[in-house]
Amino acid sequence: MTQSPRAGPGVFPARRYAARSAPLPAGLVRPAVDVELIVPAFNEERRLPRTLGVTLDYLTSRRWTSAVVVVDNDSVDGTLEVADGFGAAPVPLHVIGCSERGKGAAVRRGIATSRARFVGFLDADSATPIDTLDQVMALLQDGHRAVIASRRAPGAHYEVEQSLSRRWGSWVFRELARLTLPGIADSQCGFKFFDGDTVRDVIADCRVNGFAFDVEILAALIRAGHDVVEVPVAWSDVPGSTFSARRDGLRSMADLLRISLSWR
Ligand SMILES: Nc1nc2c(ncn2[C@@H]2O[C@H](COP(=O)(O)OP(=O)(O)O)[C@@H](O)[C@H]2O)c(=O)[nH]1
Ligand SMILES: [Mg+2]
Repeated sequence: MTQSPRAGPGVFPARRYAARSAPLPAGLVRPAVDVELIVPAFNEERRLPRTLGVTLDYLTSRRWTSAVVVVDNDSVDGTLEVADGFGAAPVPLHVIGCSERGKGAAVRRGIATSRARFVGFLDADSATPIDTLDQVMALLQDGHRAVIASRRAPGAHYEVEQSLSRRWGSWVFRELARLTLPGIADSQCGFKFFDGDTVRDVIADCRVNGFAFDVEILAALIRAGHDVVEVPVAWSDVPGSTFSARRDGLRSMADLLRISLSWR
């Protein structure tokens, strides 16, 4: 499951691995596919099966070469067994670990170890329909360096809304995020894709390990002169969130303030 010879050369020209990245240990090197999908996962035995199933099916029917990379942080449930169960899919599935806790740390680990032409992440809950990637890939192939799903772009809608308390928390977070990202309507959807070399380069300066990590990555991309394109999404809240208002909410707000001060 960890490495597969099935990944071919891809439909896009291969490019060098990001110059600022340290060489990877041989066991961590994955083939350079067209697009890699990072799935951060922490105790996701319930939500991961559906997400891996629909994602691998979708990728099998697309012409790009691709791989899915589950980044696990010592889950204590059956997350690894679930991933193992998809080892025979036609699209390669890799499982890697991450020594630092947090969604941000896990996503950056996946990106930093990727050699794909395009790389991005999606949450284990399938809140964003996987076929959103069609539009995302078209924009990346057109030369945009960062394309993110947005619940606030024209044409977006909620299939299933979040709870009132979560919506209120999101509103506060969004207003704080605007201090750093005034032009971005929704920085918090868990479905973001990038030009591989570009994002590998900017994450070398990113440090936020918790849920506010994507604000830091987007700020770094914008500061490096890249645009961020938002694509509308038909988004569904899925029960079983790993986000705890008490544990992650305050930390995210604090991270946001730190990001906002450090990027001025
Ligand atoms: N590897 C890893 N993944 C995490 C960690 N915390 C959260 N995640 C993953 O990040 C994603 C967050 O999605 P979710 O729990 O639905 O949060 P929400 O959408 O903000 O409510 C899920 O795929 C989680 O499994 C962590 O500490 N390590
Ligand atoms: Mg979710």
